[in-house]
Amino acid sequence: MKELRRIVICCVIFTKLHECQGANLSFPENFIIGAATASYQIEGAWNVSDKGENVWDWFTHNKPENIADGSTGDVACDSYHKYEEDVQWVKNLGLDFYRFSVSWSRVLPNGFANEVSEDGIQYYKNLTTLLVANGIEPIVTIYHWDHPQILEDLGGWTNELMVEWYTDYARILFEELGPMVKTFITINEPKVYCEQGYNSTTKKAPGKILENMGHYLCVHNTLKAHATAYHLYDDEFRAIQEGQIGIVTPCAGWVPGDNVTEESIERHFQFDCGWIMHPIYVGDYPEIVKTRVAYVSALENYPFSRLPEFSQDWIEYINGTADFFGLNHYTSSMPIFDTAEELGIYTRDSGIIKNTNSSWSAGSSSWLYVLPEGFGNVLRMIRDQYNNPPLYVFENGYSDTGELEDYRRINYYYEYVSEMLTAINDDGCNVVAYTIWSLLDNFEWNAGYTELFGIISVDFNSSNRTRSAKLSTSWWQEVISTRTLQDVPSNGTRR
Ligand code: PNW
Repeated sequence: MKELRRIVICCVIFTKLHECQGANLSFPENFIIGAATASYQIEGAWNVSDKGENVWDWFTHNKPENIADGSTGDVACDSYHKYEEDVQWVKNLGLDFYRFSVSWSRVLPNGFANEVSEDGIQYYKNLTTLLVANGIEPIVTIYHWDHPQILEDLGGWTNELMVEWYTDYARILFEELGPMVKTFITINEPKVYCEQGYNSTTKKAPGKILENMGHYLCVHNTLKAHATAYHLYDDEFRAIQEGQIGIVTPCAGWVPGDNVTEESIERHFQFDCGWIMHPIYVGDYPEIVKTRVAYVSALENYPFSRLPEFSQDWIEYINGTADFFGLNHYTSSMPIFDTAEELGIYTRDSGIIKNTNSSWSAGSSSWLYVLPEGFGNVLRMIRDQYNNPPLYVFENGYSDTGELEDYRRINYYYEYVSEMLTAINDDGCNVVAYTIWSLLDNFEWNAGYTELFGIISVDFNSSNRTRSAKLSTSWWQEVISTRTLQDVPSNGTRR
């Protein structure tokens, strides 16, 4: 309300919105801006050289019914062959960094560290060297959902041995790429692949529905793997390489609505963000998560809680394993308590329903509502819950169907980034970096090529996978060179 009054009063005086918001359209000094991609979504070259099969190769080839258009990442943007051009785009945009991920089975064709693919590791060395030579900081995600299929056959993230297998793989990247890389991300979004790959749906690889338990085991082992890799870096590499390492989690936002209360917001936050980050920033899973899962498990007559317990040693080992808070953020909802529980019906461990409103504007992904105020709420909550850690926004973006005149994408970026700048400038949130998802239109997992997030277009019908600029390419170019948000082009639709 206060903010609205300020804008209204201001707009009486000034005619342009950006003048009304004053300082909040400028990025702080030393703030860095980048763009992100992930290996399976862009590389293609799924079976070149000695690359092994990964879970997404297997899933798209064997379960095409789970992919909206039946497509695969076999070729995707063909970035394996076109990385030099991609780097040129990154450079022309003026970006400070490029966040990409490494394909585990390209580097370790057998999944295990007994055999390293020379071609595979060379590809990432070439990419990293080229970025550095062009003054672009490489930020490396060690794992973005595409582990080797052989490891999945052995249980994947439900097998605790993944902790060792993952750490062996991470070691190779520290050794081979570490001399050029100052920022490593251990793992992208455990919550997403654990829930959508091992529990509730067959939407994402490996597509296993494991009795309301798979996602908890998967997150449990993932947190151990993350912490083990963090300690390895800390013990053996940090002193020489002088880099930093952390994990990335998505934290969804919330907006006011009927029955949205402080308690429902808190519970929603703990089951979403806290599940992953509380063990890292505070120690162990959040109390409410432990209590609720134990309670619902007991109602279901389990002799144990479906949420596994960490030993005291693991609690301590995991606590403190992040040099930064890696946040992916896209959208929000109105989280409320499930009223069915008043009738004794428990269908969700969280007891939270994420309400939405059909009048909200959305991207071409049905879940992606444009609610920028929710972004600010998340940033302030992280500030308060975790003692205002340095925070990297590692993904934020909007999907459409690939139009070059992407006014709605620019509008989304304008609204979300300006919300973030307010959180920084007015509310003291320690956000140090922002990342566009995504550099390129790419393979959007179970949505195939039906939902596109790129600020650069890729022609998936041409064998050359021709890249072309969208309106958002030049808009971002301008924002990056001026370090100031630019107006949305005039025939764009404002909400
Ligand atoms: C990200 N949410 O996942 C992934 O990291 C990318 O690979 C993907 O292409 C991108 O989003 C777009 O879908 C998400 O909570 C995680 O709303 C969480 C959310 C959305 C996307």
